[in-house]
Amino acid sequence: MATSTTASRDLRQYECGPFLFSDRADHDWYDRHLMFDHVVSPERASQRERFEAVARSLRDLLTQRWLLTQQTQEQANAKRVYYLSMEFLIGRSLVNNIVNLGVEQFVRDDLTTDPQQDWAAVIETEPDAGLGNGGLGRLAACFVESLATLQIPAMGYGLRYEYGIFRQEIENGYQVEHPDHWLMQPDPWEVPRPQETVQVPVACSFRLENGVIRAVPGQASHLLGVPYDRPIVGYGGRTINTLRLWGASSPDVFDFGEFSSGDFVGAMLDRLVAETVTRVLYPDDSTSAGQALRFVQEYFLVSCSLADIVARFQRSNDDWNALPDKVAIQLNDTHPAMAVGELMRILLDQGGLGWDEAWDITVRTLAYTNHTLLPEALEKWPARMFELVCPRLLEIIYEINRRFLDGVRELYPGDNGRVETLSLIEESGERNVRMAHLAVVGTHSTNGVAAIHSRLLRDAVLPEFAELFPDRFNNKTNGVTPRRWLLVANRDLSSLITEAIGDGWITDMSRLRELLPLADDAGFRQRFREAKRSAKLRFADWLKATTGQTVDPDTIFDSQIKRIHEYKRQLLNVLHVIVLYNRLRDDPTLQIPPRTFFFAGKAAPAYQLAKLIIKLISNVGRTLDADPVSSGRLNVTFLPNYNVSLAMQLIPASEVSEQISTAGYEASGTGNMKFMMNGALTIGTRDGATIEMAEEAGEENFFLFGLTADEVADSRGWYSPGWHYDHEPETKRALDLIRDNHFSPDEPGIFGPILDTLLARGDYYMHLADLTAYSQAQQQVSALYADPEAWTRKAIINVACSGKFSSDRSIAEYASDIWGAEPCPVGD
Ligand code: 26V
Repeated sequence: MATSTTASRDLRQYECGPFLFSDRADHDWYDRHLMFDHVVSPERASQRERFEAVARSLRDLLTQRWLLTQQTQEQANAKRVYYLSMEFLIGRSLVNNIVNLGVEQFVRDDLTTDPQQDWAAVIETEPDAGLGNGGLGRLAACFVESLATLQIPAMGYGLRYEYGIFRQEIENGYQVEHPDHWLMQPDPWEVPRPQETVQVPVACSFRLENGVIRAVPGQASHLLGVPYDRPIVGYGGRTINTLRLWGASSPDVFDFGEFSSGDFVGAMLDRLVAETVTRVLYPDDSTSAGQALRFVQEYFLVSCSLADIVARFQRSNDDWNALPDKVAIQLNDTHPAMAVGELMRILLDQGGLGWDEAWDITVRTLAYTNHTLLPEALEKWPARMFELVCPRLLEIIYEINRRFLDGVRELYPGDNGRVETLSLIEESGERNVRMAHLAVVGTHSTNGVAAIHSRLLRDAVLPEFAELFPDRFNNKTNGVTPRRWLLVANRDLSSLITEAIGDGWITDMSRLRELLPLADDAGFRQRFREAKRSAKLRFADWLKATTGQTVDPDTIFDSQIKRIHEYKRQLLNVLHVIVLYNRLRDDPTLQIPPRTFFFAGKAAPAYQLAKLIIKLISNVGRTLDADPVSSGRLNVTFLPNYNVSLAMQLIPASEVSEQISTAGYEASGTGNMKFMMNGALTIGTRDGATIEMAEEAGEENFFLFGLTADEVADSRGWYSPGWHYDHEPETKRALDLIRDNHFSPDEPGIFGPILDTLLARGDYYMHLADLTAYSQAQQQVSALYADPEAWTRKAIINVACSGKFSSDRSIAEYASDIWGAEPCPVGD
């Protein structure tokens, strides 16, 4: 029995029987959690229990610094940043927390000496938290990590969806969606804080009728927002900020009236209905029905978060006018744009301020980031939904609009067209609130996420607003966290870099430029190639183990991984593969370096054409595999269930990064940056942040091709895909092969809708306009790959020039230009 040797008051001295840890003393730090959380002996614990125990132990380790961070920031009464986002695509946390806390060596050593632990298995057991759709959600996750690393007092606010983005399976080439119940087992990172629950007033109540939730107008009720906090560990483990996710609940577990009258099931319904609000993440799909719940989700996020922010502010301040000096709220897209109305409501109705004062405080506190120019993704909410759920917000929005338009009329007398264009309310047909207009008018900053996107936002999408508020419009080019996307994801390359230039790059990515001279060092190039080779082998092993798919590491790894969308042009990629295939069929002796074209990405469940694109990719892959002319030389692999973890495996192993959106449509892209840092060469259009990446590395180290955004816009009137079909034999043959059911012998005609979009419906995203230029650029890729020294030289230059794309740089710019926030160092 292990008893305390000191006189301290240690309950353990009362433990009886042989002390269970005696022979496993090294592993005590997680064995205790195994035993006492799960009541299981280490030998019998399941893999899930082992993961939970390790994660719990890590949480113990960080708890004191987490508390110290809160104390330090509160005492300093420093300005705090609040990042409001409907999505945080965080992925797994265990390894990143271990690395950022600086305890990797200890944990690794300890786990490898424990025969009952398997480091890789522990890591893979953690669910991939998919609380986001794609770029916007992943950006939010990178941003909160950088905020913590830069020691800026900050908090993320989001929703605790019980089901994240759906799990994708591919059956016979078709996407099939399955629910992702990631919280089925308790999440070791989250800390529920029921005592900080907030109330969300709702002007209606909800009833379940025949399995459908219906609003009962006029019957006011409220929801409860229960906070669940997650630690966000900055690199070096000094600052640990908080990501607070709200879960919805109902005030009464039972309606006692109904309960006592015998309706037990009815009594439980309120709670069931309330919890529905945070049940599931909406897939990025502007066409899907059932949007009313999404509206309530957005209102719920805003109402909970602002109540919390204001309570926090009031703990240390008593003058509302100090709010903009103490609080900066960033709206991640228009999804939380109701914050404009809600903050006004709080200042007017709770604070008792006059309109002008409240308005000044609101505008100076809030800022807005736009993430897309696609018109169908610009949010509009029916006024009737506001009336039903939060009529006071609508009243305030109408008043904001009345005053705003009065000002416009004064500036532009008689210009009714302009008034209609600028109005926050769309009056034609059903009355809608234009959320982007509300966001621009109600905040002091509107930013785009790459230089070209900010320019188009200002000049093409919202020119009348830019004329009114020229100082509000600005650019903040996106970035990604180098901790997750290089240090953790790519051990071989990050060690090589550290060996060459020291580890300062981890928190100062501009230091990567010190690698530039090494691009001309044959020995370094050799080691760089070895690092890529081992990443490819690791990926191949991982893929075999997790999905059973096999890939040949002696082929070029070429990747296009992102949401499936027409504007991202996965179709252009496939058409080029078919062009290559036709060339091989014409001349089987043709020398082309063998390639594997990886595709991964989810299609919104209601986006039929995107789903058909997945089917085409799968079928092309199958056909090329079965044809001796292409088998082993052109491989097309669709990797199911794209998520953060898959990206962390594939990006380090990739050699070619496909960034081929129609110019002017990809706001920024962030995957492009991850590939660049990991030494892939980019083939891409002049779109989003790819333009700035090429600027940094030099265009001679990039494969840029295709129409520019201006050329796309200028050719809208006269572009004719039919011309390309008629005049470009390779284009015609590729499309004809699809039409002739070469890829769909068992399901003839299924790809008709794809051919229709390209040929009969005008090819809106201009695939055919760019196909020839794309094929030529791809030929240059192949030619360069045949010269490994020249290829590696360019790859090294790309890594060396990727520093700008660290989210630390983005966050530093937001902090100084938009938030006026500064680091608040947490001491020892
Ligand atoms: C729209 C909707 C509409 C209905 C319900 C769910 C939902 C979810 C998301 C969206 C808009 C997504 C916008 C987006 O993800 N934009 C991406 O943002 C990235 C980060 O700035 C950027 O790199 C990508 O280029 C941009 O497409």
